[in-house]
Amino acid sequence: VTADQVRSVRQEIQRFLLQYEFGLREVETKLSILRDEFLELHDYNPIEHVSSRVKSPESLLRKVARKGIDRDLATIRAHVTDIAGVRVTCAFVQDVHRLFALLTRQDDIRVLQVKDYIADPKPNGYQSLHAIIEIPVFLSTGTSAVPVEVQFRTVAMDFWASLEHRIYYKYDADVPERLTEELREAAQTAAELDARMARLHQQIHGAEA
Ligand code: 0O2
Repeated sequence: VTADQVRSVRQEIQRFLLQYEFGLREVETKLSILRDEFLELHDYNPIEHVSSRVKSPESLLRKVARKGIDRDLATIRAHVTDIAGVRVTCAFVQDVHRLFALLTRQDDIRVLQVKDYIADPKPNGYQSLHAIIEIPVFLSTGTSAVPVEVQFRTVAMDFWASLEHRIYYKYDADVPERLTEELREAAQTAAELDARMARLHQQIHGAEA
């Protein structure tokens, strides 16, 4: 392999990943518009936090190996749908559903897949609402429809997920049963806290109205 070939492959990957970076920016803009408009109309912020990332080339290659798919970019594009990821954290479950609806019903967005782990939590207790959407990005070379995975969750669900993620990696996916059980219980506690906070919020909101 010549140095020129290496350079050209690197450029190709960079250009490939850049599209996902642009897709993220488009989704972030949509979310910030929704937030600002909501603030203006209702004097209320439905989003606590937004974070986003493009998968690193290393992490992407690990996923490709795990899935056992070909390494060409077209196959990767079709099979790895979380290269661009946005996480939207809300205070209340109601806001999670609201944001999801407001984003996914926009005309230029195509919803490719929805996984509702709030309605149907994973066996380990994981809760979040996942949507894989496709968003158009307008480039000098033409329009590209970029898949972006958007995860909507509450602060309590996010707290649980980040701890579970750390534990999962610490034990290299082989988490002792005692901890797995505790995590399941903690997820239940988080869901109860969400319900309780929603009731309180409703009372305050009702009183204000
Ligand atoms: P990372 O390190 O966050 O990038 P896929 O493998 O994506 O094709 P999958 O796993 O069925 O298909 O998709 P799913 O269920 O929608 O999960 C995708 C992402 O959701 C994960 O990305 C995590 O970010 C998050 N997630 C899913 N399940 C769990 C869980 O049990 N605990 C925590 N903490 N996060 C979870 P990655 O690529 O697996 O990991």
